[in-house]
Amino acid sequence: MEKSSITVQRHILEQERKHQQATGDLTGLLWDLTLAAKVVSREVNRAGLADIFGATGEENESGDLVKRLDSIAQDTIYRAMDHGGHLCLMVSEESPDLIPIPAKYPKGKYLLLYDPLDGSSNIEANVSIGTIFSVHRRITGSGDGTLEDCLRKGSEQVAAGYFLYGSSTMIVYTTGQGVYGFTLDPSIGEFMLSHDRIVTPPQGKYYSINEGNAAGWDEPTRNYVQHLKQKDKATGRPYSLRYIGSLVADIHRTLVYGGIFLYPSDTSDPANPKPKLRLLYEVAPMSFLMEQAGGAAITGTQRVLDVQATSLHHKVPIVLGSKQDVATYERFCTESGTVPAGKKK
Ligand code: P6P
Repeated sequence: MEKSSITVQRHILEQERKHQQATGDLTGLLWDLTLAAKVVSREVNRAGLADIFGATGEENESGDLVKRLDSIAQDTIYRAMDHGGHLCLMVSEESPDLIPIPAKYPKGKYLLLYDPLDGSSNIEANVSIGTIFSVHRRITGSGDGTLEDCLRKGSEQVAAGYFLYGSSTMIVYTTGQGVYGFTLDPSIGEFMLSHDRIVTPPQGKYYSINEGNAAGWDEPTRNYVQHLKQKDKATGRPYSLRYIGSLVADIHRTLVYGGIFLYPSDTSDPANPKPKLRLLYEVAPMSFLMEQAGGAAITGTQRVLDVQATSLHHKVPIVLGSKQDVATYERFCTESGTVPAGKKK
């Protein structure tokens, strides 16, 4: 069948059929999520016209100012996902606590962890922003999901992906069988297969980091970035810096073109390193995607997908991208002693 005539619904169904024990629950969950994303996409695209820019005046758990579009995205996703019977609970960047499924609706075997509208500080500048999601299978028996169901390793995810609201609206997702991208065709309101198996190049030519934070970087990061600014032996030129400050946009470019994205901890106070990005609904799903696309994702001292979450809004440093680029970063970590030589990540 023509690639461009495969909808995301058909693709999810075909992915499900590869799992013998599949019951259609994950398929239903992902379908509901794509519907929510179409509504969010419409709201993001009309924000400037409908006067829904601006802040709500609230702050979220991570201290970020909540934009009105964040709020709209949060409500839209919640209302699309609360009644399908696929979930036992939800976790959102916009909510300090677990989000239960209303008593009137059946509980399912999955949990959804999501950032409803990441990068929203860029909305007024019309920069691409996105929704990030991660799906785990519950480990508690039945009824309402619990904190125990949420505090997991990224390696246990059953699905992960993001919606990118940019020049076009896309979904990029994986269920552990590779990474696939679909572009919304507004004329029919369907996500159509546009990236049939995204594979990240083994080495790239871009690095992506907020250079404004350089004063707080640790030694491996400082040395690594300095190394990238020298002429690369293979290409005879340094890497180029590309940093948008919108995680979904920066990661999508890294996934498709290759290279490396870094958000290391602020080590201005070496005794109290401060990471920024959240493990459960930002770093772990992006790391699952990157590994599924043939890349790598580490915190600097270990593989991201091996990190055990200890709280809902647990923050970790992240270095992810092309396998060779991440391996070079790891070498700087070993040389600086932050990671003992030969330590398995
Ligand atoms: P900084 C956006 O607020 C966000 O959470 C991510 O989308 C983005 O990668 C990061 O923060 C940008 O942070 O400190 O560079 O502005």
